Amino acid sequence: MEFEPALPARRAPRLAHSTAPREECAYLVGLDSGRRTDGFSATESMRELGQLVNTAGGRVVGATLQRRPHPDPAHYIGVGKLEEIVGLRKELGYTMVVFDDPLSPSQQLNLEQALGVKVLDRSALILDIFASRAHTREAALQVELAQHEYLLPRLRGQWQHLERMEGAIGSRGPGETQLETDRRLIGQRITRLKKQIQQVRQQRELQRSRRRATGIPVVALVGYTNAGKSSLMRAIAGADVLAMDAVFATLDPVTRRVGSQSGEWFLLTDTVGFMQKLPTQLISAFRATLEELDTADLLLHVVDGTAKTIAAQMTTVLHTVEELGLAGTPMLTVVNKADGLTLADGCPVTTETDLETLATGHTLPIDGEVIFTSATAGLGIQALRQRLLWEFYGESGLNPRYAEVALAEAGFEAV
Ligand SMILES: Nc1nc2c(ncn2[C@@H]2O[C@H](COP(=O)(O)OP(=O)(O)OP(=O)(O)O)[C@@H](O)[C@H]2O)c(=O)[nH]1
Ligand SMILES: [Mg+2]
Repeated sequence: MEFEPALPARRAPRLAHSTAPREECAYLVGLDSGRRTDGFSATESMRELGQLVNTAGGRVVGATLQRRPHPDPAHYIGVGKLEEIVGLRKELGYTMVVFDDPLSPSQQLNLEQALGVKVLDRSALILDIFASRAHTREAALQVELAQHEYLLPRLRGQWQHLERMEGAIGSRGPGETQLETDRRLIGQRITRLKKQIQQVRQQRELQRSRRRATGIPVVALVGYTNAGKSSLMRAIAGADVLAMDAVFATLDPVTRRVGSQSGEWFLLTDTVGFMQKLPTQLISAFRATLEELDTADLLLHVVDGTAKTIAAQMTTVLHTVEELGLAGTPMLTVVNKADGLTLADGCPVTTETDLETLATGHTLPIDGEVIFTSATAGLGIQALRQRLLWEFYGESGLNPRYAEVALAEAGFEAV
């Protein structure tokens, strides 16, 4: 690995605020403009923000939703609301205030000054969670890039803030010099990270072209975070991938081969989940990871059938797929966690026949075929495997023998 000098400790600017070491008490703030993002109401979005705070290791001690058509340019919320929140500080003991939408650098600064505690927006929180999940070099590089891109326009604010707190005066004093230095250092770091990520992209592209050469179809799992993509991958491919009840559990793409006894194969790829209001810096920084979806022959859209916001989650995923330029890739919808659903007569879903009943009677906003599964109860898994094999081998003349040899050459062991 390349040697990289660390940024000098004294000068190292803050990355997105870390919430990890001790439990922090968060007060949540949202704006209800009457408009919805991807079908999420302001209340649903706030509930999700609360889950994000918990995931980051924080505790929600209060929340408020202000009705107004547009954010206030200086403070995002109205001054009256701001005073109300300041007044609650003693009673609630919050140590940070988290906003559900992106704050401009100057709004964040103004709010920190008015509230006297740190202020985060949803983007900073998500970046923080990603940073805590980034265990591989590839994920770490991409998260760091996204964090620096997020931080760069906020540097001035942070320094002005500190200068004012320390009583520093003057526009060209040491503070300004320091700021210039920090900007330059971060700019250099961004350039270096982009170069390293470019290398990762090239490696991945090479792997993908080797896979393409095998002629083996590729199925990629996509879906809202926590829908059960990795659990489904385990169930279908017997793969040892991490599945946990947490958002953004998976950051790195994993590909495994799946086959039938007659020797027909496809490759199955699991990757990072989507969420509404993902920071733009994150999506662009995760290009190397998300490019794994580019060569998929089929996207398997995994939906959490028990989610209260199921339709909004599906809309978010479809929008993200579109934004990634993948609208032309065929997609099959899988409604997972069927064990948590009930039939029309109120009986729980426990058998394969129950899944078929669900598939014929569902009222989900999906045109076309829907497959129901329970990854954890192992329901509908064989049927899904068969359905996927049929997709590629049903009528094709692809020679399974060739496929097996080619797969072995591409480094995929049988499972
Ligand atoms: N009841 C039930 N729980 C499930 C099912 N499938 C997955 N889960 C649970 O849902 C949680 C999330 O599962 P994952 O497989 O990690 O979800 P994911 O979509 O990979 O999530 P990210 O990687 O965070 O985007 C875990 O606690 C799983 O045990 C299912 O069929 N039924
Ligand atoms: Mg996962």
